[in-house]
Amino acid sequence: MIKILIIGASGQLGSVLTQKLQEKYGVENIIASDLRMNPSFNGCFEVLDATDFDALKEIVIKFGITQIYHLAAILSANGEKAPLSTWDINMKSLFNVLEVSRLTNMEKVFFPSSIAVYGNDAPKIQTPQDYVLAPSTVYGISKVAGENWAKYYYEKYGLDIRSIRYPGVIGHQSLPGGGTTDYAIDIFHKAVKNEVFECFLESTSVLPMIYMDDTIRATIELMEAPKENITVRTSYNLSGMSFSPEELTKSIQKIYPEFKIVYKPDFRQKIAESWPSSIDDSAARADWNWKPQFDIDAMTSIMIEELKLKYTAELNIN
Ligand code: VAH
Repeated sequence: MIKILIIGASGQLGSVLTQKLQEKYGVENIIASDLRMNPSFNGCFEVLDATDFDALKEIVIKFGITQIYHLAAILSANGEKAPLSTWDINMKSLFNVLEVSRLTNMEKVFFPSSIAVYGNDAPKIQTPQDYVLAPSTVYGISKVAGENWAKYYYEKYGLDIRSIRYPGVIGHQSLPGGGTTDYAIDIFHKAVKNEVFECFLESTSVLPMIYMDDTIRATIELMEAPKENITVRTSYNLSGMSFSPEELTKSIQKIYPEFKIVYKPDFRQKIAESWPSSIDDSAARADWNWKPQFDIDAMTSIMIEELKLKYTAELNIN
């Protein structure tokens, strides 16, 4: 019997992954949770602050949870505004997930890491799976620590915890929250509303990215891979594509020739410059057959189509 708890189910990734897991395993087997109740949620939703050990343990026991997807964290840009609080939230919630999972013999745990674990010293092109991790953000530092704690709990207690170093995730389902790659989501909203987009990164800032559908599929494929195939117990590099704001603009202008962008780099430019431009994800391809399906133009086309529907619906309602 499978019972999945999703922590951070109202977030950019959590909201889409929850729906996919409901479709796959049945609404009744998915327990969504976040800091605040989601009144419009279809299914079982629990208010949960994952930094509260007792609250997490109570939900796991109450519902007989067999798998946890821990998707709650403070991201890179917001993290720099409150470093110590970011460290506290990101690490305390992970420790609670690790300890509750150990104590309740959890079958599987998913923990998202990020390409933000790499720092300025790493090769920018095809950044290798195994390289010195010297991140420049608190978010990245918390993810490096998290990867090593995940590996420790696997080796010491046999906890089957699996992880992916996500690149910038792009989806139409929700507005982003506090990341450095968020420009690549905001830009589509502006394009569909025929507004000029003000980009907080320089035009040539190439970053590794992935479309939401590929992200969700990769996550589920990793979690469903046979245990013996998993050779990386820190976190798997993963990428769908790499592009700069300039390249994304050109892709959008194939649909909206009049679309305009202006560049006003802010503090997030320095964060972006410390990250890879492209990622070597050969370990994921070898261990669990990872292969991206969306390139930049396929992503642009679907993002614009979906956001046109969203804004047309909103216009009709108002
Ligand atoms: C961020 N979207 O910008 C996240 C992600 C690689 C970027 O970790 O912080």
